[in-house]
Amino acid sequence: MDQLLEKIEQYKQEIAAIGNQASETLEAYRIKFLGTKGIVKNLMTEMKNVPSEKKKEFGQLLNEFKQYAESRYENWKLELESNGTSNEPGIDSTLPGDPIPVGSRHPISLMRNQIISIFQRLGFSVSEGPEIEDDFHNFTALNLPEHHPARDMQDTFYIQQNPDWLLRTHTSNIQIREMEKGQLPLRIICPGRVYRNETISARSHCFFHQVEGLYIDENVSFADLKQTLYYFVQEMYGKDVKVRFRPSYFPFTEPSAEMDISCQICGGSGCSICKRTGWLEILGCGMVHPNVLTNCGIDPNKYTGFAFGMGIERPALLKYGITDIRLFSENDVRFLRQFTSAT
Ligand code: 2U9
Repeated sequence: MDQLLEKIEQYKQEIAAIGNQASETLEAYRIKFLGTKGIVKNLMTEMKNVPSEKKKEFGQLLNEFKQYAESRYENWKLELESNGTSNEPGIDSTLPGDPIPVGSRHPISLMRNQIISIFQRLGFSVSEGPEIEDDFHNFTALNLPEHHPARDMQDTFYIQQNPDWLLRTHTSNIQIREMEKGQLPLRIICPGRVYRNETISARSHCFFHQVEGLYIDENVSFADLKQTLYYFVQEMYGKDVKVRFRPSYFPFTEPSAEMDISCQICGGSGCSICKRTGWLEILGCGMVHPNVLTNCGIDPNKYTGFAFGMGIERPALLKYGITDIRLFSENDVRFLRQFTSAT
């Protein structure tokens, strides 16, 4: 019995003295101490030689030793795995890892994120809203009352079960809903999908994507609008971009304008893309119509604001040299795979 106890003590010291060496030694350790013909098994066979009154004491000690030897093995193994130096048979830690398949962003998302991040740098925050909307939030609140001729400007999809519901024709419903909350000032950028009942072709689709913006506070002026949009195009298209504003008409803004940038293809000298004008129309904008403010419970004598809206598909076609808008919604992976940026 004493001999056995002495042996166990020696083995314990031997185990304690082992450093974390190469993992062949770990395997050698396992075979030596824990293998089927190892030290622990051998000590167990000694049990039959222990006098019966000492069996219990020896059994306990042996059990403790077995647990000690096993836990040393487990800890050692974990350390090797976590510091990546595993050299276990069958594992070559020098091989490059399996590539993780990474998807690509949709070009519309890339464009949308780029636009949003520029306005976020100016203090705009992102708001979203429902694609199925009621007539009030899509039309009436925007100064387009029933029978207003401008309603015909956009062919609308109505929901059959309820003629008051429709698929939004612009993301302006988001701004209306934000204004209704009554928390001013308001500085929001509103991306989303919109629907119009148009014939599908290479140039137009029955749904597309927009980003609209709204800034409402005391003393917001047309100069603020111009400078904000000027900053936007410089960030988006580079410092050399030229800009012009043309007067326009939208029921929800007064005065209204459309903004053109110098053609990104020919630099302004005239080409087929800009129809020989040297200019590309990129967005509509204006000062929020006082009726729109009133419709949302905002006092137009105290507050003013500007708004703008742009489609995403057209600039995306231009940027990526795509000639058919339908590619954006066909989910052909051969097309989508080409857009690799992760932003
Ligand atoms: C509120 C008040 C005013 C948003 C505006 C435009 C001008 C505009 C078009 C650009 C191309 C739509 O995608 S497009 O066809 N948009 O020209 N949008 S001002 O005006 C608003 C919005 C919300 C409450």
